[in-house]
Amino acid sequence: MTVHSAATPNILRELPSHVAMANAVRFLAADAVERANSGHPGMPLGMADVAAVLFSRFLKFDAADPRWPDRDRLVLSAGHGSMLLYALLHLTGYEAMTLNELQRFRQWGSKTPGHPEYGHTEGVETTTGPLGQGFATAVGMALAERMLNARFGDGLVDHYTYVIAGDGCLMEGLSHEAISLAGHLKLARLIVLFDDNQITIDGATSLSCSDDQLIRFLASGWSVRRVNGHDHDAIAQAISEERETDRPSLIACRTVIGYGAPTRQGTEKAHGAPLGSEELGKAREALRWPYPPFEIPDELLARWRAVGARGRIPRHGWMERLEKLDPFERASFEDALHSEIGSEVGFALREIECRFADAHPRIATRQASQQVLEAITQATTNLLGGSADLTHSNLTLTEAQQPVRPGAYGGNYIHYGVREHAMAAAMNGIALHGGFVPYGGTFLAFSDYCRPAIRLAALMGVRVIHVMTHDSIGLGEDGPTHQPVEHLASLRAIPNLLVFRPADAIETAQAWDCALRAAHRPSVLCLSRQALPVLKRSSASENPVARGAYVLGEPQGPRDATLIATGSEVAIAMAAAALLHQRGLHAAVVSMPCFELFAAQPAEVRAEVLGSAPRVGVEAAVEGTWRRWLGETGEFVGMTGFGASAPAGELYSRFGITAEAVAAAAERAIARTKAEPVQA
Ligand SMILES: Cc1ncc(C[n+]2csc(CCOP(=O)(O)OP(=O)(O)O)c2C)c(N)n1
Repeated sequence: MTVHSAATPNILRELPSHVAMANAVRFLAADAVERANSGHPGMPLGMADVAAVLFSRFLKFDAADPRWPDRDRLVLSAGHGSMLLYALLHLTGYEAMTLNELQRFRQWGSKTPGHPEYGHTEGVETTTGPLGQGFATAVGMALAERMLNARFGDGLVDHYTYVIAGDGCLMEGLSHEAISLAGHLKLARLIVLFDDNQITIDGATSLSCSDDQLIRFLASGWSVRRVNGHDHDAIAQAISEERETDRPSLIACRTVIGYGAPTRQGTEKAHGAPLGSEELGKAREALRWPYPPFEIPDELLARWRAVGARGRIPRHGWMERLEKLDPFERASFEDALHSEIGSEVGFALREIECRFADAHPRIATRQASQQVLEAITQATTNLLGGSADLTHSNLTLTEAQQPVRPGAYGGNYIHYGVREHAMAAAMNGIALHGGFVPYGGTFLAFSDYCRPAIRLAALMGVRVIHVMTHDSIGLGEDGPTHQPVEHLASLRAIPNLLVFRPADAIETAQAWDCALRAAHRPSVLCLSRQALPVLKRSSASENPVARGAYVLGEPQGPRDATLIATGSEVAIAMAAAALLHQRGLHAAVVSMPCFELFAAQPAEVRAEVLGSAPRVGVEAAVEGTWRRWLGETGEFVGMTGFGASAPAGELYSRFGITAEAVAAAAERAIARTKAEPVQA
């Protein structure tokens, strides 16, 4: 390795400035990987030139205010190249990204985790790592930018969304949905910088992929071109011209993975392992970088810091424009930015809840949800609806909403097309960008198509609301392909996700209230296709769904059993309690619309709701984690396999999810616990 000394040549006089700037990125990244003894040096070494051009000549940002709302968004979709971003954040002067943090790459508690994590590291716009997610999330950001621009104008909202994506991102099926949606919507402010190095982990992309990416994007309505990803002027010209097109842009940057590492560059060996000191030393020689690890000459650092400060003047100009707004407009802009839902929505929700309580409508919870949406979309402009081509089944569109169209972004409803995965990822991007609380619909059985994006929403802690209808065998004749059975259990397994399954119209309004209030959690509302009665409850004073579970019916006298149910099966549990009553047994009925909120209640509250009598759980789905609420002696009445195609009523009786079956299960559990009492 070359040692820095007084005799070290001043490479800043010998190399063009932009090359030295890119090399600073390269060696911070490669040295951090080396020190961590793990990570991915190939992508940062290959894309350093493109990133250096983007940051130094185009990206609108101010390192002193990483959350400035009118900053350009940069999404590192190829999240394994995280050190590229961390190096740039350090060089441009993000306060929290110290040299020490770079030296602690991938260590416990550092700001430099293996893949970029939103909310953990300032300057990281979204969590990336699962390939393709960042790309599709960026589509949502670019859409939110245009929509907010349509509402508030160029003076306040006028920025680009850039994506750095690799071969892996473009191989993922999600990329197809994202490309297609962005092309259709003509998201001209979206610019994808494709790290076209023709290498993935297994080797050359030709092992597994023969796509002509340019033609693929072109066919979806993008502006496309290829550049030499190591030619700074060509990169700059490409970005400059693509910013002016009326379509989203793909710039395929032909790069060499591991650029500068003499024996590994251009091969998969550069992708995901430290280069080793010998190779790294030779790379230093090849790229004429005489400095020891983590040392950046002052003059070079000053150039980078100037890049980080370049946005200060535009940011101040923006702040002045904001201050000059009349107070009403300013407040509505700031409310939108913070995705405020506002007290009017709370009032609207109370009102519709009272209406349901008075009228007792026997409607599907998806219909109740539509009525809730009718009320709340009139009370706020910050809700953004949508569906993956199931608008009339999910009942997600309201009178107050207009669809967003290509080039006309003034609406507030997105026809996502049959693209569930892109919808879920774009909703994450919309929420991350700010401006709207997105909700989007599909069938619960297709939540699997959204799952990777839902998982990231939960990991990032962003408020997106999934309206998932047709939530059980109760959907009937469409049959087992469309009947969710394992989906509730599988969604409940995702940490930080709220899964609601309301029992009637009133609980539906209350579940919407909870989902809207959960500012840092995504929610899934699981709603019925079939009509459900409004259940009798003792008091309507507060929102019991917020406690996750509550006693809907308490028998007179001590409980012999507690019947716990969700959604459409709560009415079955009520009927079972009536049957048991006729047989001289006292059963309480607990509605449990949200496991997660109930699990978060204090132990005494949970014990009071669950009681000490034997328990029966009822849900038209597989057992999953129900045992947690039932104890060893409890019984579960639900599904043990897939559903079938038949009318809903027949399915319930054929699969044994009936009041009689629940009553019989309660009797068995009571008999069993006479010998072995239940733990509270
Ligand atoms: C969904 C998903 N599948 C697999 C991986 C594991 N993985 C990480 S990087 C990578 C190869 C990506 O190749 P490319 O995008 O060309 O990156 P480069 O080799 O150029 O760094 C794979 C398969 C992942 N991160 N996400």
